[in-house]
Amino acid sequence: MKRAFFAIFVGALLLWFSVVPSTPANADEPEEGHLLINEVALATLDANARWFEVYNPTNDTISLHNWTYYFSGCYAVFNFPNIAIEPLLYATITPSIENFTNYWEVSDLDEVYQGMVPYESPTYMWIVDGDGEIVDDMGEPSTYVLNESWARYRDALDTNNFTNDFYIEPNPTPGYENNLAKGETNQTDGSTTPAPSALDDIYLVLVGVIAVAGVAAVAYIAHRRRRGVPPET
Ligand SMILES: [Ca+2]
Ligand SMILES: [Ca+2]
Repeated sequence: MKRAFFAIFVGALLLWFSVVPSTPANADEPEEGHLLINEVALATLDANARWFEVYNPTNDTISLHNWTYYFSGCYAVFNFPNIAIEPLLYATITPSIENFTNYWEVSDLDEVYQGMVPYESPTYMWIVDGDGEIVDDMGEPSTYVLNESWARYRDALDTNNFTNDFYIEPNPTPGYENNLAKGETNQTDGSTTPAPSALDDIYLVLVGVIAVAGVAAVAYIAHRRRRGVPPET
């Protein structure tokens, strides 16, 4: 009888773990820290108010001396302004600081610089360091939405997978931290929902264990009752 109970319990346990999805492992491991294309807004009514933002997620100041940036479908080479970005800070590049400030609500102008952004149809971009090495390539967005941006989840992970790393941001944040961390979503009222926490996982496992124990108990009782009934002849 004990063996039957044990078999039922193990069977129920196996069933539980085959049904409940485990937390997915991050298949795309982030790269080592480097300057990131962090946010890109190329769909504006005023072409001179377009911009992109870079972010330094490392512990070192990064000099953009001789750095360049590129847009797909555009053969021009664009030079970064000769600036240095301190750790955990941002820089925003726009064709016209005046048009940019008239168009967007900007809280801190210190990190906005004049630079070129091409007039060709919206596209994706990459940045190259002073040695000619590609530092970051944002990947290809499906589309741009007017007055919205493509923003990197603020965990600053770069897995070189556009859909994994970027989200569409209805309230762009030029020159400062992006709104969403990985797993969060924008709500229509402007708030964000938090990513599921480890506590949620523990709760899920507890509920599962209780459910498995319940199934096993019911099966055990049924098994005992069946044993009380004489076999058919
Ligand atoms: Ca990248
Ligand atoms: Ca931002």
